[in-house]
Amino acid sequence: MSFVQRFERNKVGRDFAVGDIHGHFRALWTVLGSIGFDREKDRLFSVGDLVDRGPDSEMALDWIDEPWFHAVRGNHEDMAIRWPSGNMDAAHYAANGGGWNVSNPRHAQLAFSWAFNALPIAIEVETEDGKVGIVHADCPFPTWRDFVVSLDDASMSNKMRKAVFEAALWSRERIQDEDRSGVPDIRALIVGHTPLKKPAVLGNVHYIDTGGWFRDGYFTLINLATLETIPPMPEQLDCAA
Ligand SMILES: [Mn+2]
Repeated sequence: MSFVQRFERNKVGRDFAVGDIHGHFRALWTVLGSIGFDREKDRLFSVGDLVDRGPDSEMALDWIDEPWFHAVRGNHEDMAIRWPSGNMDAAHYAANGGGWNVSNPRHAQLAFSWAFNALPIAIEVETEDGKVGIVHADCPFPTWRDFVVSLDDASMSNKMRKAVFEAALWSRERIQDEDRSGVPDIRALIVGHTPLKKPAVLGNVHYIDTGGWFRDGYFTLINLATLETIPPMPEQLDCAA
């Protein structure tokens, strides 16, 4: 099994990525309808955090099964993976939105754990202008190439792999430091994890979690071919004016 999933260029339709969904699949469905999303031709990539907080977490497995939907693993999937092992605190998990899974029957908890454990850590999508990367929180290596090579390095110790996953799924260092140096070896990197009032771009790293799962938030989609967001960013509006 590879922790990196790679996709050829979409020659018949459009490719979008969406920020953290957090159990709001029905709201996202409405957004997809508003852009005329075509399930036969278009593809939707998720930066992870499919579950917890919203009312539709249970729908995550159905979405993962859809041929047009592809997700990387988020830290909330990471928690659902670890939950059946019994070494997580239920109150802490519930406080992070995992209450729906705490009250799930055992067989359902295992089904979510196994399905999320099969999700890649990183996705690469070919576009006309080069490869676009997707990871939940950050690329924890100096270059994208170093990152994806390390993800599938069988000689890496379990301890080291755990540290790499941890940083890829949880790190907020780049955005907290406002580090604009970007990630070499990739046209653009799309991440979520850190909720923002509007999308942000640091170097070639695009932050698209605008809290579609939150009361005052909304879903941001980014077109992987053009790197334009829906709704447009203020700068893009200025250009159009
Ligand atoms: Mn997250």
